[in-house]
Amino acid sequence: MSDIEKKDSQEASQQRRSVLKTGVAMSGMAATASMPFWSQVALGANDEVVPFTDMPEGYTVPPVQAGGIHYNDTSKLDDFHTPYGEFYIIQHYNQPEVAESSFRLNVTGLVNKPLQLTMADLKGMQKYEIDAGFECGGNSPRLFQGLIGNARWGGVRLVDVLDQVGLQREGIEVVFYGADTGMEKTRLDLDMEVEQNFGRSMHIDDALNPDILLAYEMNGEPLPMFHGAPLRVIVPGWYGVSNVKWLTQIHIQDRRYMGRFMGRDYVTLAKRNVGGVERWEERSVTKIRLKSSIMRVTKSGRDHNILGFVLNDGTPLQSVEVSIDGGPWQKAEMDPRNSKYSWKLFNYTWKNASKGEHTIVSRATDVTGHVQETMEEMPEKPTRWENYGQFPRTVRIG
Ligand SMILES: Nc1nc2c(c(=O)[nH]1)N[C@H]1C(S)=C(S)[C@@H](COP(=O)(O)O)O[C@H]1N2
Ligand SMILES: [Mo]
Repeated sequence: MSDIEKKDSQEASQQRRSVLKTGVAMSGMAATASMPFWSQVALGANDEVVPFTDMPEGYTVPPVQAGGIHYNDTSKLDDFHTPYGEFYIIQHYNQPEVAESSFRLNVTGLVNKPLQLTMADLKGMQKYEIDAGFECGGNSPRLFQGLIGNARWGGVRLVDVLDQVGLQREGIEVVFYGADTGMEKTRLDLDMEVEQNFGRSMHIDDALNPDILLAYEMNGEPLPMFHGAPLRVIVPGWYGVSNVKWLTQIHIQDRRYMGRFMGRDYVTLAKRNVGGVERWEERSVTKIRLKSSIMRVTKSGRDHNILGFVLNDGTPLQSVEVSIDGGPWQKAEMDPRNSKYSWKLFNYTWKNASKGEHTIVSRATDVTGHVQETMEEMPEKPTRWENYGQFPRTVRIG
């Protein structure tokens, strides 16, 4: 079933905006244990953030800046939808300025009718919106899970564009090209670099997922340049690398695309059981693996709140639990705004926290019974991609 929402009235979007505004207005109010969980995500006037002792004192993150990457201090994220200015930013080449007026999306390859679309053409199509949260495939405890964000994306469905061109039977791979370029040494035996565009691909069966968007809006505003203006791909439930920014071409072909970001980079090398044989296996980073992590601890009145997120491929969750100092797993409360592909925020109310150092950790379990692994339980994995292991944090209660 599709999780996407059709936007056919101004009214609905107006309503949503006022809901967002209410969320902001609530942040000025004191959160108490009797208040619903979602109102506690935004910091109350009497809430105190309890610093993590595993973070360097005064840990700060640089602001969004041209040409750079951006990551978060997750303890500062207090909106369900991550605002522009906080949402993480990663690109491997340049950040191209693509003017909306001269922009064209070319749909080429094994199609009956190749297509060239302007932004006006795309904006004339049925608009959809979806909440999708994602992280970089390289997000990890090293940056305290800061390569993360959750936003409401607006645009057209990829299937609606593919419908217009008519796919030929031999077309099995859909390649997405961005406008940004870099020099790549693609063969070890050639002493030569060639200029290439950022590209990612997926099997046609994955591309026909009706939830995939070609997005031109982020949180109800025009897509910012750093996030791929005027058009980007959003593949809900997949790692960030799939969400090609500055999209200019979609190409359908009859074989695997082997560009850097599919064939060589964002490839996890891990020891896995392959049909009964232990092998070193290389896999492209695709669906987000089940992961939870604690983002922030606050003191509100006599209680403490432990806030965290879950990301996965959209499989419904069974539970999220928190353990304190190796004690029993205790069920956390889930934010009612969570949806299939959004990040899933959770909160655990920690009562009677004793003074001193504590270790706290979360784990998520999905409806298939899959439990988020500890770091030790994860397969042996020398590459830095897909760091979904449980992440214990330490705090000092004063
Ligand atoms: N064109 C283009 N798209 C891209 C990239 C890139 O380098 N070029 N980086 C990818 C990676 S690795 C990530 S994690 C996400 C980050 O998206 P964001 O910057 O909007 O958070 O964009 C993806 N899309
Ligand atoms: Mo990434």
